[in-house]
Amino acid sequence: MKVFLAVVLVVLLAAGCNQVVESQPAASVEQPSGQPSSSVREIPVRVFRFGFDPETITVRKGERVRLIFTSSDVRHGFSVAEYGIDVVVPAGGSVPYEFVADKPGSFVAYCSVYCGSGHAEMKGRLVVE
Ligand SMILES: [Cu+2]
Repeated sequence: MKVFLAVVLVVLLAAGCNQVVESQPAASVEQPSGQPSSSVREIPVRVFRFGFDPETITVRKGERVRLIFTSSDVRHGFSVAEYGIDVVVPAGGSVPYEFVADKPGSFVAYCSVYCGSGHAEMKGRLVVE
C-alpha cells in the first residue's frame, strides 16, 4: 500500500511539474501586420529620462517603418494616439514596432509609462510628409 501511494505521489508531482513548464508564456515580440519586406525603413529611437532621440521622427507617407526603441535607463512608453501606437520599452531593453505611415500630418508622441519627475514633459513628434 505504501509503495502504491508513493507511486501515485510521484506521478502527481511529475504531472504538476509538467503543467508548470507548459504554462510558461511564449516569448512574443509586438509586431503587428508584419510581413518582413526589403522596403521597410528602420529607424532606431533612443528613449531616456526624459526624451526621445531623435525627438522628431520624419517619414514619407506610404512608407513601411520599423521603429526600434531602446531604453537607456528605465521602462518607458512611446505613444502616438492618431496612429494607435502604444509601445512599452523595457528598462535597458529594445523593442521593434512596425507600421505603415498612411496618414500625413504632424503628431505628438509621448511617454505612456510613468518614468519619473520629468515624465509629463517627455514629448516627441512623428511627422509623416
Ligand atoms: Cu515616462
